[in-house]
Amino acid sequence: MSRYRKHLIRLTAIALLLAGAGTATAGIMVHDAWSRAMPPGHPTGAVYFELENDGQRGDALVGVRTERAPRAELHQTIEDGGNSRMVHTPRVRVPAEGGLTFEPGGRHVMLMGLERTLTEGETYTIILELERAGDVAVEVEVLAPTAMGSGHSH
Ligand SMILES: [Cu+2]
Repeated sequence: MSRYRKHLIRLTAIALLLAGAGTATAGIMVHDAWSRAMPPGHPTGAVYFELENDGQRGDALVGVRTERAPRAELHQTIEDGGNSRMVHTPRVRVPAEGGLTFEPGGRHVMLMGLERTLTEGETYTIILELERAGDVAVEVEVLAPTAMGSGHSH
């Protein structure tokens, strides 16, 4: 085998390894997606994750869908005169060579109308809809009701 060919195979292996570390589409990478388990009968849930864009062009999150819930929306929790409330943000700009953090108390994906409560240990998939990059499938892990983060980040 030629040295060049060996090199090529090695590069391919590295690329596959990197691809396995998260969900990548055209510079968009989403990782550490999680939800908090909810009490039985609770019809809503939230999804948190890190989204990175290492591309040189900006993008925008314009929607989200999942088979796990009949309705899913991009939300942001805002402080409003000492009260916090959630607003629906239909379009969230993703900066070039930057990212977005969806976290408790801030941006989140809201799941509504759940027939089955989010249960610790389950996983499910959401599809993030990006204006430029298109659909990005993200695997979400449901953590304990007290979780504050995915635990396997940095
Ligand atoms: Cu919400």
